Amino acid sequence: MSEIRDLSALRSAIARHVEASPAFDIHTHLYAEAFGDLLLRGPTELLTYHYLQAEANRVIVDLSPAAFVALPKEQQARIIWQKLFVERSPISEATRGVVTAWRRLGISDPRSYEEAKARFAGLSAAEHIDLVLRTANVSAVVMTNDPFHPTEQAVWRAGGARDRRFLAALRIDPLLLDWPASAGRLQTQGYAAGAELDETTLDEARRFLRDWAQRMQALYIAASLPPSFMMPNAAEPYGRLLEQAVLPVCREMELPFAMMIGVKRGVAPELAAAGDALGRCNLEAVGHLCRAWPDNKFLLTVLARENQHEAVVLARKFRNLHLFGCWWFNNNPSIMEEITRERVEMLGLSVTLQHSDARILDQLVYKWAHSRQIIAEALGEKYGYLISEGWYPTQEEIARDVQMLLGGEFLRFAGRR
Ligand code: RAT
Ligand code: ZN
Repeated sequence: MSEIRDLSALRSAIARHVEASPAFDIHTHLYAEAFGDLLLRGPTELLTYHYLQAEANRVIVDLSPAAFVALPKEQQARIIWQKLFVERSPISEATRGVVTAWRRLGISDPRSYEEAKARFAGLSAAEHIDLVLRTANVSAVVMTNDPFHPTEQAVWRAGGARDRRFLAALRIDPLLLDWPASAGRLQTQGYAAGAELDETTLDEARRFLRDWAQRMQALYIAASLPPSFMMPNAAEPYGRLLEQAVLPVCREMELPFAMMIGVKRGVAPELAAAGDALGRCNLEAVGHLCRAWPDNKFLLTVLARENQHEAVVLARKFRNLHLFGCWWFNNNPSIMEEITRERVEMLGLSVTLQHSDARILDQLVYKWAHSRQIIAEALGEKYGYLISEGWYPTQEEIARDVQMLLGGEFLRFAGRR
C-alpha cells in the first residue's frame, strides 16, 4: 500500500486516477449502432447541438429564430461556426467543448471545421463509437429510450443482439405529463387504456411499463418533470399514475425511478429543443416519495441551482435516494465546482457526481474531460485536508473512491453490483 504524504504527489495521483478510471455514464441521449440515424455523431451534429443553437441565436440578425432552427443542419452548422467560432472566440462551455472534443479526437487544427469534417467523414458508426468511448474513457452509457418513438419501437421489437456498452432507461415523460392524450398512445400499442384512470386503465398502464422495461432491460424508469411537480397530488393525472402504476412497477421490478426536476419546456417555443428553460421546484415532493415509498429507490437531479443544496440535504436523510449529475444548465465549470464540493462535503462518496447528457457521440469526449478536471480539483482539496492532519491516503484508496464517484455507487444503489 503506497501512502501519499505530500500535496503535489497527491494532486498528480488524483489526476491520474480520475483520468484512468472509466466512467459509467448514467444519462445520455446516445444510441447504439442498431438504432441507425438516431445515433447523432460528427462535426455537423456537434455544431448544431441545441446548446449552440441557443447561443448562436442571440447574435443572428438576419433570420428569425424559427427560420434559423428550420434550416438544414449543414447550413445551420456553417452559420454557428461563423458566428461563434470565427467572429467570436469559443469561450462558452458548449463552444469550448467542440474545441476539446476535436483536439482530443485527433484534429490537428481545431480552427478548421473542414479538417474536422474530413476526419470523421469516412468513419463507420462502429469505428466512431469505439474511438469516442476509448478517448473519453467511458465504459458504458445509459440511453434515454422512448417507448412511443416509432424507430425505437421497431428496433426493440426486432430484439436483435445488444451492444452491452449501451444500456437502456425507460423514459416516460408523455405518459405522466400528457394524460389523457397518452391513453391513445397506449391504445395504439394494444393496451386497453381509457382517458379515465380507472382500475382497468391503471392495470394496462402497469402492463405497458412492465412490458417495455422488460423488452429494453431498462436499468431505471425516468421522467423529466416541471418545477411545479408536487406529490402527493390528487389534482394531476401524474399523481395517480405515479402512485398506482409507476412506483408499484418500479418496486416489483426493483428498478429505481429517476426524477429530473425543474424543466420549463417551450419557454421560447420557436427555438424547438433549444427553447427550454428552468424553474425552482419544491423538493417536499421528493421527501414525501422517499418517506411514503421506503421500498422504492429514487434517483434525483435538479435543474435549478437554488435547489441543489436542499437536494443534498434530502439525500442525507434517505437511503433510498441517490443524487446524480450536474444536469444541463448546471453542466458548467463554475456551477459543477460548487455542486460537486457540496455533495462530497455532505454525502462523501455515495453520489454519482456526473452524467454527460451527451446528445452527440463526440460530446462524450469533452463532457467527461471537463468534468474530470473539476472532480479532480475538488478531490485534491478534500484529500489535502486529510494529509494535513496526518491521514495519508493510498493509491488504492483513491482509485477505489474515484470509481465510486464515476458510476460505482450508482451501480451499487441500483443493485447491479
Ligand atoms: O440537456 C439536454 O440536452 C436537454 O435537452 C434535455 O434532454 C434533458 O437532459 C432531458 O433529459 O430532458
Ligand atoms: Zn437529458
